Amino acid sequence: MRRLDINSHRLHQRLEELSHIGRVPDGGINRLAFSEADKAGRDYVEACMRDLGMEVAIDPIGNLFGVVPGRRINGAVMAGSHTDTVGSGGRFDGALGVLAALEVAETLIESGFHPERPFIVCSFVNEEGVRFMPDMMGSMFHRGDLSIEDVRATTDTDGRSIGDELDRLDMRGTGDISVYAPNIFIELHIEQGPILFESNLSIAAVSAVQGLSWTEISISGAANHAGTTPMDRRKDAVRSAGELISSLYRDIADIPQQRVTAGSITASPGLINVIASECRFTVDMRNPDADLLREAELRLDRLVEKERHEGLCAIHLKRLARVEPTEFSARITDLIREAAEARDLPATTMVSGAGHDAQILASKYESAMIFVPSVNGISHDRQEYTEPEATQAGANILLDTVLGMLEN
Ligand code: HGY
Ligand code: MN
Ligand code: MN
Repeated sequence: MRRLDINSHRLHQRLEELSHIGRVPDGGINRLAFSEADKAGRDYVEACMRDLGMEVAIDPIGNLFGVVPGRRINGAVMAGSHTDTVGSGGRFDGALGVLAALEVAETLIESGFHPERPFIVCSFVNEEGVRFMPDMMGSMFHRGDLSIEDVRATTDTDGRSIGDELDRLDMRGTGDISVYAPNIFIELHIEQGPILFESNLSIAAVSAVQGLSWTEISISGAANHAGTTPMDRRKDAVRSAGELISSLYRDIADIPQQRVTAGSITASPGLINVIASECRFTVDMRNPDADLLREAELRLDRLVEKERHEGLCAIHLKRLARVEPTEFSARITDLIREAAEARDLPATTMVSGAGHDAQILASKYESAMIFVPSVNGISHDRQEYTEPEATQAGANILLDTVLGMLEN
């Protein structure tokens, strides 16, 4: 069969069209999971699938699947990602993986090639987890970690439940793709970091994803007057949080490869002349080594214990999410490298700093990831950008890798 290439104009047109769904005034994209914009983004992808004549399946929590039938019914190869975003995210995170997989499907259909195995395009819900935790919820549900009840009962900080949102937005379905018995999953994604961009490389075959641990710390003190209350008679929740956060950054600095981020912090009543009675903050910790990640969690627990004894506030710690470091399929990672070399694309192999749906699916399917560069390493921000040549290269490597497995 002559070498197939994706249609880059069509891919870029769809990336542009999807990027207008959920666009916010600062130019970023807000398609928070289970919101109107998220639903509109999913409807857009579903409509593209239906226009291609693909069989569409939507599962009970809104995961979306489009099927290109094979000569046999089972052993499907699956490719995709997510289309939900963070609060003011970029146009490539997740979207590239879904739309490139759709482009692979259309290239297959257009070529008249009828593969041995079915090919499934998928878009998982709530990969980001910033509104409803945990992250990678859609792929966790698909893997069987979460029940429908667990997912529907999950609430956001405003108390709205996923169940209510699914019903209100008519997002849930009864679709089921188990008859196709997928056993391979590949995700194309932007790197979201600086490595490829700074080393002028086009492609990375991702060998592993680092582990992730999300924790919420809630501190309760006592509100009082900022002027009249002596310093030694305060239960200042923000001061206690400040102590904890700065000692945490200091305390885990010696753990190799450790990353820690106190990304979200709220205080109440949040007034300039009132000592804060409540303070809540989150801690995102990552490490490619499972033991070191556990060490970092232990140090956080110890710091909380110490502050509980030495401080005057009540402190509550809640683990919100935890994903172990994950290795990908060496077989498929090699195929990705070979595909890049066959197209004379400078490639490397690397570990992912960001979490991805493939990290969850790797224990259910033989899985791997392909990265393309993020300009200046920026992501989760409106400045997120990947050059058209790079998205085209990534989609072609996805096509070649998928083709390499559809007949074996
Ligand atoms: O948080 C992450 O690593 C991913 O972007 N959800
Ligand atoms: Mn992503
Ligand atoms: Mn993301």
